[in-house]
Amino acid sequence: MSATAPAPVVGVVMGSDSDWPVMEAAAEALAEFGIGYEAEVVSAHRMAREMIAYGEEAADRGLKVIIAGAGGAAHLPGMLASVTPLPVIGVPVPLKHLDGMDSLLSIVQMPAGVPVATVSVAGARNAGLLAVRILAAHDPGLRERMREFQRKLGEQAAEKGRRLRA
Ligand code: RP5
Repeated sequence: MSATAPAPVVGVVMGSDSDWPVMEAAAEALAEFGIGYEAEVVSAHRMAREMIAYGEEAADRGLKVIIAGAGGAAHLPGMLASVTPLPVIGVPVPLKHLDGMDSLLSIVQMPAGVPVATVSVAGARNAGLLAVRILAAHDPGLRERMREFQRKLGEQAAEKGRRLRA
């Protein structure tokens, strides 16, 4: 009997496959909590129609959160947020020039009414963890696992401090 993967409830999308080395940290965080996700390339500029369809259909397909990463003129998270009622988390992907500042500013300055929860440049792990917290708001078991994760994080930080003083 083969184990079936959990149905995707988070969409991890990006403007290009070249964004994956950054974005895979979001997928890893989701996997750590056993959250089902799908990973797709839906470029806002090169695949505009597919991108709009993805955003419009995401909620009806069962997704609960979208994590969208893009670099440069990074319009993907904002455009998805404009066509889906789901929470969208934006990940600025740093490219060769401008250190990701272009990506960050393209994603973070959304007009009122169309929110994108923007994480730090290349902050895909936090994007994954934020998606887990959003899902945990209505899932006591998942909330408990997040509490345990936070407790371990604190222990690890304290242990590093102890080693520094030893
Ligand atoms: C953006 O253009 C993508 O999100 C990517 O960060 C950037 C460069 O894409 P490639 O030219 O590497 O495909 O839309």
